[in-house]
Amino acid sequence: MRHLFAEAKAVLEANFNGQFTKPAPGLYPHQWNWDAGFIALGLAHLNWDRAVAEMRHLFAGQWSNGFLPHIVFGDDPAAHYFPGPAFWQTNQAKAAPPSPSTSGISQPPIHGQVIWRLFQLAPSREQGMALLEEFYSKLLRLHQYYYQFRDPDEEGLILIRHPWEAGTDNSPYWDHTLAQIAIDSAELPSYERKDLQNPQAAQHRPTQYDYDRYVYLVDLFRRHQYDDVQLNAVCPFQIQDPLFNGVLCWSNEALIEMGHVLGEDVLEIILWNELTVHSMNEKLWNQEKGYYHAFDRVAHAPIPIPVNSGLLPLVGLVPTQEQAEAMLRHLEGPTFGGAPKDVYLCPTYSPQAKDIDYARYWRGPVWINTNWLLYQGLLRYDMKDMAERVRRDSLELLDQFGFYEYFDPRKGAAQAGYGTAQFSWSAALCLDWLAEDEEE
Ligand code: 2M8
Repeated sequence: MRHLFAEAKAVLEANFNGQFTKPAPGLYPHQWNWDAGFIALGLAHLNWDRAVAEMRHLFAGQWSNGFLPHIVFGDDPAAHYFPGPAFWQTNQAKAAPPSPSTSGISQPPIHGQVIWRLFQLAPSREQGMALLEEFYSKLLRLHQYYYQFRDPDEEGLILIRHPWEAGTDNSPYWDHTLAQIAIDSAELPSYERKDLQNPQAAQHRPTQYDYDRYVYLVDLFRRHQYDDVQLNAVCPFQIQDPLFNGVLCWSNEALIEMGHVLGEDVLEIILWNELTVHSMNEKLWNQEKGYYHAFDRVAHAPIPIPVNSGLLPLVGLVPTQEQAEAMLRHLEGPTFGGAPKDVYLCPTYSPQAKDIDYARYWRGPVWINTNWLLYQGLLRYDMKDMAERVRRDSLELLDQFGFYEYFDPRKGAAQAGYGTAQFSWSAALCLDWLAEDEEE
């Protein structure tokens, strides 16, 4: 696997613009929130200072209320991306910084775990302590933002307001909720997609129907100047996502660890986390299905469909051993294709679902970041064989097809790497997996 290590390193070098690492050349020319976290995890094995700089650049975009935007825009005039700063108009939000320009929605809060791992990999104790001192309060403010503004029913369950906040943009999870949004095309701001200029990615990107709804929501946010209290009352898209909340628990745990090292009082974080774990098991656990579901706060209804996000609360130690075993059976059996062994684990949507689309973005393909999260979660429950299978399948896809954005889960598919090539988190998380072999 030496060649894979060198190739992954080259991808991260090529996507570095001197300030941050782009998720990919062309298609994603700015800095993204959870991408930066995954990228930093990979960089930590190559260049620890650059990993820290990556996080520092991201947190330069943090708002005064603790919110961490899903895009921090770079200043390259040649970077074409929609929606850019002129569309987001976050300068109308009271809490947004004057610079850098940012978007006005967030993404799954992986950053607590990222900083905790960077602490563990720090070249010296002094550098590790300085890192915690720099980031602890920023992370705490981020989590405070979620519990204060994204949990209006005080259940400990954070809600997302836009599919882009989930990171799993066109997941089947969001279909029903988005279908309730009636679009009046005369009212919808005009816009021009830039993503379709990438010929290879264009085939499998979200549809125009999806984009109209994405744009409708952003327009709603800017009309309300990104005011959280108003948006909790009017936004038609308010969903509690098991991936988002599971990752939040994992980062809560990291914050508690960091607080102990720094001698801080962590009681507030412990209480948040206990509430989130409790409510996830009360409200998002689906006993009949044996996995977690998302919950639509507006329709007041669960979304009990087999999306791999329903397995990811494993990473935050949310399920009991018994619940985790129910989820393992879905990985071993036909729900996610563990048997028969004709797919690579783990498709983002069950191959048993009639509307799985093996090539379309978050509606079926394998993604390396959700596989990496699943792997970490399985290890927490000592499910080593399945964890190893997820890791092996991921490395095999990367080795055979390259550092694509997402992959066809069907073994033997004529074309298997989709979206953009040279995708940073595919490379970064590959490095993290390969580094484990070195450590053994
Ligand atoms: C994708 O999302 C962006 C919008 O945020 C897009 O489609 O333009 C998603 O895969 C998201 O999870 C990811 O962070 C982003 C950049 O890689 O691309």
